[in-house]
Amino acid sequence: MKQVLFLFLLLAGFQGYASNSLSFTQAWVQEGPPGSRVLAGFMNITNTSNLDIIIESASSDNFKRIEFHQSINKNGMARMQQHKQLLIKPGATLKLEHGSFHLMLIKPETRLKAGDKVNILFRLSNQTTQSVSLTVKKQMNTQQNHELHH
Ligand SMILES: [Cu+2]
Repeated sequence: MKQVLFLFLLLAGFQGYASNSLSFTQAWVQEGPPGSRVLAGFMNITNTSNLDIIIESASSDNFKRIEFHQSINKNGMARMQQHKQLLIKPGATLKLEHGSFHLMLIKPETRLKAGDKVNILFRLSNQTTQSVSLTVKKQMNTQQNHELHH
């Protein structure tokens, strides 16, 4: 009986720990021109746990599908590479930013304008989920806009 209780406490402790293992800052979505079929989402994701965390998928009521992309420069050509998942090492921060990793937000359900907020739900490899709120903002400049072209 003692063993069962111990196991229960262990599981309870683990659950509490794992449910708050990622922290998010500077989460925003770039406002697109009217009729945009894809938007880009950016944020810093910090792993505050002492275990590897893998984000296996992302979803949102505001978009049909969300993919993990990385902008890369291949032979002078800007390209997007898709990643099946994102790995974040203990204590590390993954920066989703212009010219690098980003969330590709595919087929917005409604036109999103600066000031709007969207929620994204991440599914993690430890069977937990975490949601993050992103604020829609205006585009930065034309050069960065160019980098986002598919
Ligand atoms: Cu992309």
